[in-house]
Amino acid sequence: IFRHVMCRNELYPRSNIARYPVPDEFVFWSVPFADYSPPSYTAPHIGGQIWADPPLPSESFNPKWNHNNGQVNRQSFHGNYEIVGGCFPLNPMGRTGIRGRGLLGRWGPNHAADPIVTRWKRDEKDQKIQHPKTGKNILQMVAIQRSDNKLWAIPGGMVDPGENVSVTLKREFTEEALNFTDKSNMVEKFFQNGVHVYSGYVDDFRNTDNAWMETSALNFHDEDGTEVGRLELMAGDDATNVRWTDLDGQQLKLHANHADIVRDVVIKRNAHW
Ligand code: RP5
Ligand code: MG
Ligand code: MG
Repeated sequence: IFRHVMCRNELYPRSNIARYPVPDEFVFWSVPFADYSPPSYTAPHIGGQIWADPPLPSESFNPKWNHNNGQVNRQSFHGNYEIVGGCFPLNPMGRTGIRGRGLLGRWGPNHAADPIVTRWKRDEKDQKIQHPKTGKNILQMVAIQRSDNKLWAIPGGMVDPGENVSVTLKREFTEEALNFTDKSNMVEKFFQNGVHVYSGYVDDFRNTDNAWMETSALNFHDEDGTEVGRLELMAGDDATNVRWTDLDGQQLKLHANHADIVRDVVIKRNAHW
C-alpha cells in the first residue's frame, strides 16, 4: 500500500513551521492518533491571488466539494473525500502533520498535469543505445530542475481555471522546457498524441491535511527522434535547468513520486530500467 512520505516530518517549505511528526503507522486516518495536534498554516502571499480560494470557514465561499464545476475541478481521482469540521476537505492519503493550505491555492485537490516527453538514447550514428546490463534500449525524458526544491522533475504545472488538461500539458512543457523558443507548430502536433500514464495523488512536499496535489500524467514519445527529440531545450518560468535524462531505476531521483510515475512509461515501452 502507498504511504505518502515527502509531505511528512519536515519543515513546511518556505516557512519555519515544523510539521507534527507522523510515524508510518499513524499515516492513515483510520488509525487513531490521540496526540495528533498539527499546526495550521496558510502561506500569507496566497491571499487574494486569482488562483487561490478564499480562507475557510467562510460565509460566502461554499464550493461544491467532490464536484467539477468546469472552472475548478474539486473531484479527486481517489473517490469522494471527507469534509471535516464543517468545511475542511480531508487529505485522502492521510496525515501530513499540518493543517490549512500551506502554499497550495485550493482547498482539497489541486489539479496539475505532467507531460512525460521521451525519446530513445542514440549514438553519433543515430543508432539506439542498449544498456550493457539489460540489453534493452534506454529511454530519455525531458526533466527540469525545480527552482523551489532544486529537484529534477517532470515539467508539470497546475491546471488553470477552466483549462483543459491537454492544454496544460503542452503549455507547461513550452514554458518550463522550451521557454517559448519553438516557433513552429511541430510541438502543437506532437502533443496531440499522448498516452495516458497516471491519474492520481502526488506525494508533493506542499501537501497538507486539507490541500493536496493530484495530477494527470501523459507520455508523449518521439519514436525516431525527429520531432521534439531534436529541439533545443531551454529552461523557463519556475525551472532553473532542463535536460534529457536517461531513465534508469538505479540512478533516477526525482521530485515527489515522479520516478514511480515515470517507471510505468519505461515498462510500457519495454525499455531499460
Ligand atoms: C507536482 O508539482 C506535480 O506533479 C507537477 O509536476 C507540479 C505542479 O506544481 P508546480 O510545478 O506548478 O509548482 O506535484
Ligand atoms: Mg509551470
Ligand atoms: Mg511546474
